Amino acid sequence: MSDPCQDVPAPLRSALERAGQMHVLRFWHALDTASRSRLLGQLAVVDWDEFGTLQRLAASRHEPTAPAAVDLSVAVTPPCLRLGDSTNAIPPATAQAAGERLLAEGRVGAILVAGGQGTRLGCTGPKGLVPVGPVSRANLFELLFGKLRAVHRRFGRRIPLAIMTSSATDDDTRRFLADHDHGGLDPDFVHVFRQHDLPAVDATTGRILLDAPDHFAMAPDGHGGMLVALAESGGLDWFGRHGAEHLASFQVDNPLALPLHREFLGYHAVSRADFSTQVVVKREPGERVGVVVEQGGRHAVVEYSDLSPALAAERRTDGRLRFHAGSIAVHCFTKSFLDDAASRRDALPLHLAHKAVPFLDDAGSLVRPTAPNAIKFERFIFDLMPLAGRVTVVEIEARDGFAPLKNPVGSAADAPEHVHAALVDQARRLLADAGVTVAEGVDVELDAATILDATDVAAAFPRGTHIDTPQVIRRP
Ligand code: UD2
Repeated sequence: MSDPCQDVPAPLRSALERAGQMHVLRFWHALDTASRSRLLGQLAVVDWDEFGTLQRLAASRHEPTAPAAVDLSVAVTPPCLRLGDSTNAIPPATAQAAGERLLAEGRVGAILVAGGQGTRLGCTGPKGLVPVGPVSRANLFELLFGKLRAVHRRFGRRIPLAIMTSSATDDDTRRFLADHDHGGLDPDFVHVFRQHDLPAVDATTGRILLDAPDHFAMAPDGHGGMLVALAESGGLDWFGRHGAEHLASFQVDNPLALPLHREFLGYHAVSRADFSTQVVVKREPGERVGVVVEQGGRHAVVEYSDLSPALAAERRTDGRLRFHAGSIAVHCFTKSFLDDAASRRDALPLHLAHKAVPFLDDAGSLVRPTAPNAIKFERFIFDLMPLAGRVTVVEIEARDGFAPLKNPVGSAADAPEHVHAALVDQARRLLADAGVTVAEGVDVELDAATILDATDVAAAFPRGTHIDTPQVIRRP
């Protein structure tokens, strides 16, 4: 009998045989040319050496396990510098001056992770396209890009920005940039790169899950995929050509993010940190933020899903949670630290998540499981922290720098209405500081591209101004 898979390239075939994944060719004989090339295209991006690791990990975690394999018995919350706190070991004015120098000398770049699909929010395209401006209805990309424009305006140097997309967000993100003048950024200072996908596997058999005769389930490899994808795309060299020695990273879903805050950058520079990170005080055990911990002289982030409810709820005698340094995923790395880490294949471990993933059954019908049947794999960029020689943790006020959009309207936290309220509240506070009053219930919004801080707000209006209609506050 002739071999139905004889025209599958021999190296691929032997990789599939070695990995025990020949079932992905189950429908090969019935596929037309287009479907065959679709399947081959997907198979070509799988790293079959790495796949062995995925299978071994999956085999060790058949069942969804309880959180906290992590031993935190001697872990503590590390000391943090606080924005504007004169008792810091580094005076705020010193940090501010150092941060301003970095920005004015063009030594800072930015990395925006925008590969997530916003599943919880219920959005299908890139989260960056979700409108959140309370008055302008500007989307997340526009608000975040605006911050880079405001820094350019103030310090005279453009910030090179690398944007990480995924298979789910790449096309739409690139189209948005092309159709909207790169959100006002200079295209020479924008580098778009795409993270990899990893196959999902059946939780009991470790087999890849076909969800169509010519397609199998894959998912983005987590924001930690940034490390390898940035290097492979030439992004680290690109930053080098732009003179960026420090790279600040932030997430697309936080319109209040302050990755280029000069005092934050200054603490990073003055303390000679490889890796600096912003935290907010976690007040309730259920807040969905990882926590920065220190153990045995090393810093790490423990993800909220890996912290047992008992540990998450433990309080110190001063009433604070024992682990209260809530990670908001705004980091700053030296470029040389990322260069070193990117050259180490195993720098970032894989995390496993049990998920419900549709698959074709033996009869070839699509099954949509209601309970987790599969394992997805992700890497987290904060897992670089234990590798850093020096880590600096900077505490900020959540109201100044953290308003994440995660959940749909009506949710208890992190929903569009909470983001709206946080942006309006920030504008009202800065206006009040500048002696400007705003009528009750009137929405105001700071124009991200012209308002960096209170100085810009004060330049926008004379003291004593009263605002009684919704508006975007711009500095002329
Ligand atoms: C993340 C952090 C959490 C806390 C919180 C703050 C992790 C694992 N957890 O939780 O500790 O800091 O954010 O808001 O980081 N993304 C990609 N590619 C991917 C997956 C995610 O680019 O493959 C991006 C995504 O677009 C988003 C960000 O990473 O900007 C966070 O992803 P998430 O919403 O899945 O993380 P979340 O909210 O569970």
